[in-house]
Amino acid sequence: DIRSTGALPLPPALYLDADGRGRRNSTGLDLTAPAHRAPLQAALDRVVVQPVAEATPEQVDAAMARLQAGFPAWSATPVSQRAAILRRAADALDARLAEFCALLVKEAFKTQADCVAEVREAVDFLRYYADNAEADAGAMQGRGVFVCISPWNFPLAIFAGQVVAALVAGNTVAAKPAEQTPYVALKMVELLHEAGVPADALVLLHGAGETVGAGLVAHAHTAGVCFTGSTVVAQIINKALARKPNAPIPLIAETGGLNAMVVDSTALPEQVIDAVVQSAFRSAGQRCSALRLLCVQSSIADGVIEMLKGALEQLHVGQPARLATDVGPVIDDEAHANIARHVERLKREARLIAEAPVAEPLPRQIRPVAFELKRIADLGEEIFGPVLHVVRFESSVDEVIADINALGYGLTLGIQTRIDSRAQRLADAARIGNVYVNRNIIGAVVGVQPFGGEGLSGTGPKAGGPDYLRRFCTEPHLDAPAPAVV
Ligand code: TXE
Repeated sequence: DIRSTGALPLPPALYLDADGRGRRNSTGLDLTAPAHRAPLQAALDRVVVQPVAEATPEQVDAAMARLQAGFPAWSATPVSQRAAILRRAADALDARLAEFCALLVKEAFKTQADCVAEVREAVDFLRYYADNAEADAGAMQGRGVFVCISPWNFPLAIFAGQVVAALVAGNTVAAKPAEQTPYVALKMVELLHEAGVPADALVLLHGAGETVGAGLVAHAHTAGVCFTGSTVVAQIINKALARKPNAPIPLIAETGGLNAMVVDSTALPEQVIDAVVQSAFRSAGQRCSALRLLCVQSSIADGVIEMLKGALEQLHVGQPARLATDVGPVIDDEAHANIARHVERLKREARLIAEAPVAEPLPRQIRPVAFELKRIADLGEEIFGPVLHVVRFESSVDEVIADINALGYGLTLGIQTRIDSRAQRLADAARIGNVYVNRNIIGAVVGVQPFGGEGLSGTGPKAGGPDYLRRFCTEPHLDAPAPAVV
């Protein structure tokens, strides 16, 4: 288990101040400084997201044949050389930070600060896996053609992290990005090819999950699958793999979460609110790590709820390309309709705490919103948007952790308390991959806080951690038991 406390050397937080002043992001880059802003603005003015073509079944077949043929040469390439290519790609990506940020703003509607953090995370994955592969060079024996299927919510960092992990371990890679965010993936693949990844070691295939994605999973050459997305699709892929004649084929899956933060009566309300706002509403709540359920001990609940109201009223909901914006639109019409339905239901069935105002009306916008529920059991299904559910509890904090464990997901958990021994006890009792004590739930910090869930949230091992690459390699003792997502 990875625990993070305020004492760990984690990056400074993003402060969601209303006027944009004093803003920092996780890279330490100051977006308000003219020297940093100018290249970002220039890229935003210049970059245009282009349409891409969906792969046909024949193209999928041809790509898999090519990758199978490319495997012997790539797997025989010394690990140091594969790592050197990743480092070259990392330098190139670093140098093109502004351009990739602009692509993310335009294709995924993420705010500028989120985009900068995402590009930095991708650079970190490249460098970390390069170092890691070299340190563990003896184990880096690729399995064959790895299929990497990625989501739209971190269309650069998750996409690049999966692809380069599989590559540096010695596999050739068929990469299938999400339908919503194909172009940033295309630019990343071009960059990897320019840095020296051979054309027959990495092929990008666009298209729908049910056709191109399923076709790749079912393909006879597929030697492994790395997937991030919904739990349901992970289960479909796992079943498809289990039916194949050459099973077992490893599935590395990172899926959804129903993440909670538990606040006891000793917590500091100001700190709680800062952590809650960042954890629940950044990226419009479209993070697998995002906070959905805030459990507050009843003696301080009124105060916390009052402060939450104030914080929601200060959020700037608008155009992601604008620096002042804290929350942009959600990814597509379907997501918007799902979240809107959920919010409408809660408006009938729960107590509305507050809803953020809209600074600039845009399509697919969801106003960040918080509701009070009577019981954790009223939560309903996982929702992927800026919606926070608050529950007060009279019971012991230990009982609340038991209720959270019973939800079945095990991705992230926040604990806010000033009693150190209690934080440790609760973290030990939680069946959850990533626990954050007295801070916001930030997700992955490559090399510092490896990221991955338990139960319905994924198979492990954790991305950005030291044992991740081995799952992409041929090692009999790691040819894992059936993943936990089934
Ligand atoms: O994910 P999907 P979607 C969760 C979140 C969200 C929900 C749906 O709750 O609301 O999933 O999002 C490919 N065989 N997360 O629809 O469908 C698909 O093309 C092979 C959490 O975007 O799982 C895409 O590339 N592949 C998550 C990828 O799988 C298939 C991030 C993810 O799509 C396929 C995203 C199939 N049968 C969503 N069906 C996180 N952990 O952060 C789809 N795909």
